[in-house]
Amino acid sequence: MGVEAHKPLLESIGVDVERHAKMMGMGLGAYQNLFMSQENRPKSMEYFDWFMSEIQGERIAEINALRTQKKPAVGTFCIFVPEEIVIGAGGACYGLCGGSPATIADAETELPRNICPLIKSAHGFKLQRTCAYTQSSDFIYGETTCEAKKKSWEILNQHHPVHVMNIPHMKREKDLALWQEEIKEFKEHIEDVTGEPLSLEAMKEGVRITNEKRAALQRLDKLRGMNPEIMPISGKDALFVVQMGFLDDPQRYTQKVNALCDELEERVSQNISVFPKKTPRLIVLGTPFAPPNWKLHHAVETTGGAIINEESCIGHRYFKDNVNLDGVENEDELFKALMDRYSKIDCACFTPNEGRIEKILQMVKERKADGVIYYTLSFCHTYNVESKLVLDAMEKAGIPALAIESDYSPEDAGQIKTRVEAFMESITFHQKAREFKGL
Ligand code: BJ8
Repeated sequence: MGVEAHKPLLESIGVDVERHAKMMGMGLGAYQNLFMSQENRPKSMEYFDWFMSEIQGERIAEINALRTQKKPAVGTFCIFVPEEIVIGAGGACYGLCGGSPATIADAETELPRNICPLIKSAHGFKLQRTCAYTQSSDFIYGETTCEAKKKSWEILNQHHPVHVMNIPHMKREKDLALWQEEIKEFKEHIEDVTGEPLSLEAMKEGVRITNEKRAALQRLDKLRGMNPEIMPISGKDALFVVQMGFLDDPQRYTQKVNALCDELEERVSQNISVFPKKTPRLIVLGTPFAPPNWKLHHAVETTGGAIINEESCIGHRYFKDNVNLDGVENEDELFKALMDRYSKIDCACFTPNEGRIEKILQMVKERKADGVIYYTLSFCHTYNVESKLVLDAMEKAGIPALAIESDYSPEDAGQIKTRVEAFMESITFHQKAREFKGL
C-alpha cells in the first residue's frame, strides 16, 4: 500500500506529509541500492523488504489502531526501556527515527553542534515532524545514560511528552534498588496512559513474548556468525532484520525471524554461503546503528569482508539476555527479574563496565572472527573513552582491530572504505601468516 495510502492518518497525527514523502523516497531509494542489489539473498528477506516499504505506512496504521483502543504507544532511544511492560499492556514499544543526516540542520537550531548525531537526528525528526513513530507515541521514554541525552530531553519535552528513567551509572546494590523502583514507576506511568491496572499475569505475558523475540534473534546470531565456512546471510541483511525488530509487532516479527532461520539452516545444510571461503569475518563493537545508518556495513561488505555480529545495542547487546520468570509470583519479584536482566547490559555509560571486554574476547573466540572494528558515533564520549581499554585488550590478545569514528554524513564514506580496505589487507596477511605457521 505504501505511505501514500495512509496520507489522511499521517496528517491526523501531525506528520509534515510533503517533507516526509521526500525523506521516505530517499530512504527507499537507498534501501534498493544497498540491499536489493545484493546477490543470493535468502528468500525470507522478502518479508523484511515488504516491511521496509510499509515502515511508515501499514505499521503506523497498526500502532494508531492500538491507540484508539487506549493501548500505550511508547517511543524509545535506548534498550534500557522495559518493553515487556508495554507489550504486556497490549501496546507498542518502538525505537524512534534517529539515524538520518537529513534532520540534523534543524536540530542544530536548538542543540549544540558538537553532540552525537543520534541525538541530533532524533531531535530534528521531531522538529520537522517527519517521523510517524514519534508522532504516534503517547510519550517518549528517555533515560539518563549520557550527558547529551539527559539534557536534550528537557528541550525535546517542549515539543513532545518525555518521561525520563533514572538509570544509575554504577551497579552497586543501592543503585540496583533505585533501578528496580524506576521499573515500577514506568509500569505506573503505563497505567496512567491506559487508565487501567496492569496485572502481574499480563506483564508476565509481555515477558514471554519478548523472550521469544530475543530467542529468535539469538538463533539468527548463531546461524549468521558461528560457522566460519558458511555465512548464509550478509551482515547488511542481518543488521536490517535486527533494526526492524525495534519497530515491528513482536509476535509477527518473531515468526518471520524464525522462518528466516529455518531457511538459513537449510542453506547451511546445502553449503550455500553468500561470501566465499576465507572472507575476513569481522565483529563490529560500539555504538548503535539506527536505520538508515548502513554506511559501515556497506563499506565492509563491498570491500571483500563480512560482518558477522554487532556488539552493539542494535545487535547482540539487545538480545543476548532473557528475563528469568522462574519463581516469580508477585510484582516485586517481576520487577527484580526485569532489573536483573536489564542490569546485565554493558553500556559504556557504566563505571566500571566490568564484563564487556571478557564478553568481546569470548565472542571473537566462539565465532572465530578475524578481527574487530570499534565503531563510535562522533562525540559519544563514553564509547570513545572506553575504546582505549577495549583496543588495548584486543592488542594483548592478538586480535586485529580498527577504530572508526563517524557521523551520519556521506562525506567520510570514501575515507572509511579506504581504511577498511587497508585493514582487510592486513587481516589477509595475518591469515596467511597463521596458515604458514600451521595455526
Ligand atoms: S544502552 S549505547 S542505546 S545509551 S551514541 S546517545 S551513548 S552519545 S545510544 Fe545507547 Fe542505551 Fe547505552 Fe545502548 Fe549517548 Fe553515545 Fe550518542 Fe548513545
